[in-house]
Amino acid sequence: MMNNLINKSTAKFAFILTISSLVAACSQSDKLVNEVVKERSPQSKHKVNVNSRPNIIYIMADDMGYGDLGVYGQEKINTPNIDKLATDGIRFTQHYAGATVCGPSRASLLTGLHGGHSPIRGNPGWTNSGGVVDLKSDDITIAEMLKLSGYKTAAIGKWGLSETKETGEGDWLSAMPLQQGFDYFFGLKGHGAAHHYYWHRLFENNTPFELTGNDHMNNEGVYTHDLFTEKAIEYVQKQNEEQPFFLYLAYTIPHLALTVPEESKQQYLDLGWPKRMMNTQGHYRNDPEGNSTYAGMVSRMDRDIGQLLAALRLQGLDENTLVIFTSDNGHEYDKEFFNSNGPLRGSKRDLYEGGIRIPFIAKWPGKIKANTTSNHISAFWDMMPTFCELSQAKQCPVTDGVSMTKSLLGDETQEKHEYLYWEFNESKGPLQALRKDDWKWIKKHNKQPELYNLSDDIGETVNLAKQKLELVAQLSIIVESARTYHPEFTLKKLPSPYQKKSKKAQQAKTNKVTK
Ligand SMILES: [Ca+2]
Repeated sequence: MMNNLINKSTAKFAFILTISSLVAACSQSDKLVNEVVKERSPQSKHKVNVNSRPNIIYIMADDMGYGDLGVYGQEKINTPNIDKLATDGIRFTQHYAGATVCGPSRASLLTGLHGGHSPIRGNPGWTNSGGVVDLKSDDITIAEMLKLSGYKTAAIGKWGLSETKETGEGDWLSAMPLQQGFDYFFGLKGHGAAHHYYWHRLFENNTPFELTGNDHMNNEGVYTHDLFTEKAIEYVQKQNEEQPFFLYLAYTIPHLALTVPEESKQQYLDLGWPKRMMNTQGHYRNDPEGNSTYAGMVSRMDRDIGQLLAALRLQGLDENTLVIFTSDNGHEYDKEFFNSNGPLRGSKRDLYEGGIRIPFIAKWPGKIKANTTSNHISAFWDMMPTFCELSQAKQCPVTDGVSMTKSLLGDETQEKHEYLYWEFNESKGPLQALRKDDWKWIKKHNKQPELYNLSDDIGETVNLAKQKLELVAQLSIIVESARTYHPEFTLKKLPSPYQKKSKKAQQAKTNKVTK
């Protein structure tokens, strides 16, 4: 466990120094190509990397719930390609996000640190200063570890860990993917832009560029999700068996705004679904009808994952590629129609299971046994040690994670977590939660801790705290030791940054009128 972040700088230097001799020359694309990528002829089949280290494609949806996929019980939304990924591989039933919202969850994923140790423990603005906290140059990421192990590395889609504006004060650059171990980046730098599927300003590497025809207020132009798929396919088509690669594909679907090209709604329009009329004029420029739009978005992503996997096959690399599909936190707003969080209680922004337990599917032909299920309790912060082991790195950074390689490969001697810890401090916060074996401890602001036994109460319906006082006390002691101090995230009640913003906006409006 990492208990002291003060020495991160030294740790990173030592980590890099130790294995810098293994750095391989990495190619980097400099050109933006917006044309549709055509499938190439298949190259030689069944190629295996000479060093038999797997390529890794990690695909992450945004705000997709535990119950949104067919293989996790979804009955209305069609996800045949992701379902096939599960039947060709393994499906985990107890995998957890790093946090219950985007930013801290991604930080936990990339650094291997849970919310009590992570450098980013809240979304932008939900900090003591009211400012943003980005990745720092001394934070060690999965990409840095893999790059130093000789992998080519790419991040495509939503980054969300460099919120500092590049036009203002502050070191925005050090938080960008290229400064955090990725050879290539294509996508959206911050969170706000990722709320809009027709946003006009994207980044390729550290360079912003304009999609001049895009109008996010009217949902016109290029659907940016499609560009992420195109660039991911292009990236795979440039790979070969000589050097392993890591592709981190962070899709924005199915996060709000709910909007998708009409063609993706077609299969859902004549099913007699109830209408769910959306607000089409606020920050989120939703399409008018929510249900067919949501299903259409998920199915479009599923279709595109099918295309990406086809490209991988045509490139002759699917045999030695570990493909993972997951989500960054639970679903937020659908309450009943899709049952997006399945049997779980709560949703995004909760630390009940609905906020943090997410789908996790992995395929690696010949290595992962097809059509299997694992109930191993695992989390985002396990990816760093898992990928470190699979990449045969000489040295792995210290993390809160436990490599889940054995459970992926069906080995029943998998090491278990002592516990898992989360915290969250937006409007409902501060919230803290701990999972130890089947027990779930959760505490809300100014309330007594709650206790649930997930083995027979997955929906967290029966609070056993009063019957298990001693256990609650033991778990409360663990919680106290589970986090380190961070000056921006101290678990005190915070005002909403949005209210502050709207007050400022109101004041500006008033000043303008009175001038
Ligand atoms: Ca999210």
